[in-house]
Amino acid sequence: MRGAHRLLLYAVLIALGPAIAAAADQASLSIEGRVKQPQRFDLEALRKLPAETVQVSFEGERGTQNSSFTGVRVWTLLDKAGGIDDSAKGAELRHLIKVTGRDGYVVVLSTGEIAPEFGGKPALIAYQRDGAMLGEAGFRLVMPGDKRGGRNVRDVVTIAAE
Ligand SMILES: Nc1nc2c(c(=O)[nH]1)N[C@H]1C(S)=C(S)[C@@H](COP(=O)(O)O)O[C@H]1N2
Ligand SMILES: [Mo]
Repeated sequence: MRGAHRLLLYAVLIALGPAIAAAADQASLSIEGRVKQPQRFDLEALRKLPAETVQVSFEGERGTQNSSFTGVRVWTLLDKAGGIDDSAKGAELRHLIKVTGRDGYVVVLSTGEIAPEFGGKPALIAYQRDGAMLGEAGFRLVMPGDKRGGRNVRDVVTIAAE
């Protein structure tokens, strides 16, 4: 490569660097499907919502992990998206919540399991682990009380109500 071309390439990389870094940092997840107002949440939006910290211990391929996670309840996010779009009796008890990771990994919850007046499980979308922001690792579903880590979906990109 000629000197001038090389310089131009460096200039472009230097100019784009911060944008590329910012994009990687800008994880966002969408609440979609059968909700009244489908919505996207980025870190800034999540941090404005009521936060909870849970202590969990789960088994996975890397052995037992003990961590504290901070984030927002899945129920709160559904609520911010206008709630489940269904006026039938027992609407809170008849829908699926499909949580999908960037790699396509899927876990399904039920509304009755997380509805505060029913199962009330504090399923969280965490943005912080052991005091450190998850950052590029994205948001993580955390299911307190589960023995194994299978439902703790990493890098959640969509939460879809069906
Ligand atoms: N997106 C995504 N999340 C995932 C998985 C996966 O393959 N993809 N594996 C699950 C399984 S089976 C376990 S045991 C835990 C492992 O958690 P760790 O990655 O913190 O060790 O992540 C869960 N979350
Ligand atoms: Mo696992």
